[in-house]
Amino acid sequence: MKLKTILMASTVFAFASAANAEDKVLNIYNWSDYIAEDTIEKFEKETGIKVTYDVFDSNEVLEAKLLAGNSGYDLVVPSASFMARQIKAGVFQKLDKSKLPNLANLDAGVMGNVATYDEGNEHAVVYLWGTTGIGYNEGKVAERLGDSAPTDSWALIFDKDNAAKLADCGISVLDAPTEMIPAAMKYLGIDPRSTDPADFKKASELFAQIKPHIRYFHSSQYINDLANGDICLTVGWSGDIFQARDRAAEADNGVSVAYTIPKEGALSWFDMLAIPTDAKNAENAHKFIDFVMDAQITADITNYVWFSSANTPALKLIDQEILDDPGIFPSDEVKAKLWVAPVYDARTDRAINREWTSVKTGQ
Ligand code: N2P
Repeated sequence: MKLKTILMASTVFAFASAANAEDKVLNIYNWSDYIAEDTIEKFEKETGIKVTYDVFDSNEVLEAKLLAGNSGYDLVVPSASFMARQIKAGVFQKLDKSKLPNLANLDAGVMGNVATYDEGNEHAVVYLWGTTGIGYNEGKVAERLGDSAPTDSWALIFDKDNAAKLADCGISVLDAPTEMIPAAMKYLGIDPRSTDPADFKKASELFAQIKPHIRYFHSSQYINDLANGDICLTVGWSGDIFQARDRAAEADNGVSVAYTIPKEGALSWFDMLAIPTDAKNAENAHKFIDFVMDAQITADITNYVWFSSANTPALKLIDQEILDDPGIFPSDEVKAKLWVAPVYDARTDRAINREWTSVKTGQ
């Protein structure tokens, strides 16, 4: 009798702990090179929740998983312009703001901007934001183009003579159609927010001219390659270029990396924390969102990855060197030249992707 009671009690206990263990997990899918080294560890220690952390480097890859459903992820990080379409497709749940006290830390102006993609900010909060500009190796570019190299302009890559002169030291561009095609449009004097397929075509014709000089299309490989001197010019994401600069400095390899927001203007984007409708651990995802909206945690992330934060109290905790860098926190004058992405509907999205495929395949 006594033994039976003990057995029953231990069975109940075993069940309870199994259920508990199941509750204490969180599956995150974030961009690569987009978090501090210790963020996940700190969250796990504080909450006892075990995180599985996977990474991607393309909105298209994330979107395909979300639209297919059952991604298995509890928290994902789409750029706002992609998220707008995904919200319409029903892939995200509304946030329970009562579980997000740190929401008060977010800059009202930035949240107001992203509300154009998510009315009332119901489905997501800003994680980090940045720009899509040019990263380059100062020494190698000067060697090939001289001191008058147009390092402040899209002409550095889109002028085919410049591209030809830089080809031997390596040019890469992002594999991101809705960022690369509009950048080329801007260089051509076309409104980069145009969704007219005829404008996409003009951009792809420009790309066709410099294509022979492009070594590869990839959206994360360039950080190490730029740091090691294996490429000398890339169109890339702001913080990534600064991470490349840091890695070169650590390696003490004589490579000097710089980032420029071209004077013609550049895309600025906002990456959002959102919870898929079919997430199994939505409660834990809310805990993580609130955790990263803590001023110190956000500041630690920005201090590590060099992407801009929209967290007001974090600004006091971000390294002065980063706050002062115009590539990360642009002046109002530069900000006025940045554009935000339109929401491409299914038809225009297909058109821009078609042009990009033709750039990459040369057909
Ligand atoms: C980080 C990528 C930045 C996100 N490697 C671009 N939306």
